[in-house]
Formats: sequence, C-alpha cells, structure tokens
Amino acid sequence: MGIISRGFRGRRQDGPPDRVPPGQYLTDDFPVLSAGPTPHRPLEEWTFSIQGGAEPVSWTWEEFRALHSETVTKDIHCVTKWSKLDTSWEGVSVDTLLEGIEHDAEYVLAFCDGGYTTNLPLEDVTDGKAWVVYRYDGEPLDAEHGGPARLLVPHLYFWKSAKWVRGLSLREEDEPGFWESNGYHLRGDPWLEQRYWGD
Ligand SMILES: Nc1nc2c(c(=O)[nH]1)N[C@H]1C(S)=C(S)[C@@H](COP(=O)(O)O)O[C@H]1N2
Ligand SMILES: [Mo]
Repeated sequence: MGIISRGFRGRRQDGPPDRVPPGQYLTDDFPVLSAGPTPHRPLEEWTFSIQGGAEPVSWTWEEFRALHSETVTKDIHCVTKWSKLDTSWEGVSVDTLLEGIEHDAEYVLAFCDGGYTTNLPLEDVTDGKAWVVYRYDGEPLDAEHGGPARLLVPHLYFWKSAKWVRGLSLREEDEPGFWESNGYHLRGDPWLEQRYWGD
C-alpha cells in the first residue's frame, strides 16, 4: 500500500496546539524586534517608577534588585508569528511593585528609554501575570532584548513586553501605546488572534 503523504511543512514547526496559538510557528532562535536603536542607560541613572497613584513611587537599580524576585518559565508569542516555548526569566512581579499603592486605575501605560510605550488593562498585569525582568536564561538580560530590564507579559503578544521599561503610568482610561496607535490591537491576546484593530 502507498505511504500517505503528510505534506511538506518546511522548517516551520507547528508545535503542540495547546501551547502554540493560531497562526503561530515555533522557533528556537530568539529574534530581536526593536522599532528603534537600542538605548544604553547606565545603571546609576536607571530608576523604575510607578506614576499616577496617590504618591509616585520610584526605585533605584540597587533598590529594585533588592525587591523579592521570581523565576518564571513562560511561552512567548510575537505578532510576526514566531512563538518560543519555555523561556526562563527572573524579575519582580508587577503585583509586588503595586503593593501598597493607592489608585483608581483600570489601565497602565508602560514607558521606556527610547520613548516606546504600550498600554495594558490592569488585570492583565496583576495576579501573577506580569513581571519586570532583568535576567533571561540565567544571565543578565542583553541590551538588545531589553536590558537592563523589560516588562514580561507572556499571555499577550510580545509587543506588550516593553523593552528598556522605566515605569508604569496608572490610568483610569485606556490610551494606545506605540504599536496600538499604529493599527495593532489594544489588548493583543494571541489565543484570540487579536493582532490588529478590528480583530
Ligand atoms: N522599548 C521597546 N520594547 C519593545 C519593542 C520595541 O521596539 N521597543 N518591540 C516589541 C516587539 S514588537 C516585540 S515582538 C518584542 C521583541 O522582543 P525581543 O527583541 O527581545 O525578541 O519586544 C517588544 N518590546
Ligand atoms: Mo513583535
């Protein structure tokens, strides 16, 4: 009897459907996607701030590194269709950063060295869903991947994981960030394929 052809899939692996959202393929590489040049902020000038609460809060690099950290292993999904499984990160949970801050916000806008911004509903960055990470795969985070620190919001498309992040601005209203002002979806859930406006 003949062999049933499964069709040629090329080098793009589909991966397990419960791990890889619709339209995505797996990669073992770690592509770099940056809308501009890589900023190089010296650590002694670096701070992380939470704005828009009753009182602004800010940590120096040293203070930030002394906060309770977590190591997490997560799958990441870029809107350009690559997904990468089991990436390992260390950093501070956004829950830890928001502890004790009084506010009425329902959204945050992450802001960064270099001017990039991205908006997120507060509920997408709380309850153990988001971190400000400074280590990747056991090493300090490379500058091209967002070092010294980036946001990690792995359950949303990776453009929400702002590189070179310097703080979160608490907002009562949703305000589109950089890509969201340029046609990308306000929320960006990869399992719902929320890639562009109208998806
Ligand atoms: N500050 C900043 N953060 C950013 C970006 C950017 O251009 N600037 N690109 C976003 C996009 S579109 C993606 S897919 C990821 C890419 O992260 P990587 O370069 O570490 O793979 O960073 C996101 N965060
Ligand atoms: Mo992206």
